[in-house]
Amino acid sequence: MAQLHLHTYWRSSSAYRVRIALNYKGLAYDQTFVNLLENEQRKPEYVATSPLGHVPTLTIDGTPYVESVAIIELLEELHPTPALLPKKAEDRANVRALVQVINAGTQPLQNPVVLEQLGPDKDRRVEWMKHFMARGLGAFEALVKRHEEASGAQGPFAYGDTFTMADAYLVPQVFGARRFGVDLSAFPRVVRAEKAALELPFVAAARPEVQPDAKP
Ligand SMILES: N[C@@H](CCC(=O)N[C@@H](CS)C(=O)NCC(=O)O)C(=O)O
Repeated sequence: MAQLHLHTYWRSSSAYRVRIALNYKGLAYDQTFVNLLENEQRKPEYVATSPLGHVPTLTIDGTPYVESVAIIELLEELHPTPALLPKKAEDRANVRALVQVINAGTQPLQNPVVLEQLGPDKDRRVEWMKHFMARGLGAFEALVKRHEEASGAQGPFAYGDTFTMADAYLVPQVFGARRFGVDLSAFPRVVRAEKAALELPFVAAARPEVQPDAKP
């Protein structure tokens, strides 16, 4: 059995995605905690592994893999069951679009490395994050609605009645949105999918609050 090792930080939404995927597939892993508040991700020894200085990194038998989409799709290919992507190519494209709305269109804008460029004003940083989180979750909501109207699917998950990779991206993003007080009332499908996912034991076990490095 391959040795899996995750470089992670409890409140990193990107690491949260990978924890969900590992748990979903029943894969055991060890962890190294990279404290983002103490800038441990910028230490040369960590940057040598993850050149952007980001968590997560997953090493498999000592070989590092970065970028949560690449990591999760690798896990999907190595361990196809249970699946995180639907069978039909068109459905896979739709789930990947939901993933990228979060991965490319939303989360990068709330990264410490981006916020630092805004200057030290905390209120400005929070307003910026809330703006882009609401924008991203609005797009996610619109795509879920489009799929439901076209297919007759009724949830409760982001893409129908089965947990997919889209949920593994949505839940951590909503965690961030709640943390900063984003008004979610305009996103009923997002809230419903988050609720359904959090009831699943493998998602609950990946929550930031229950990680060994969590700080109250
Ligand atoms: N697209 C990357 C994003 C990784 C990322 O942005 N990680 C954040 C935490 S969620 C980070 O390590 N930020 C460090 C920094 O901004 O200094 C992925 O999906 O793995």
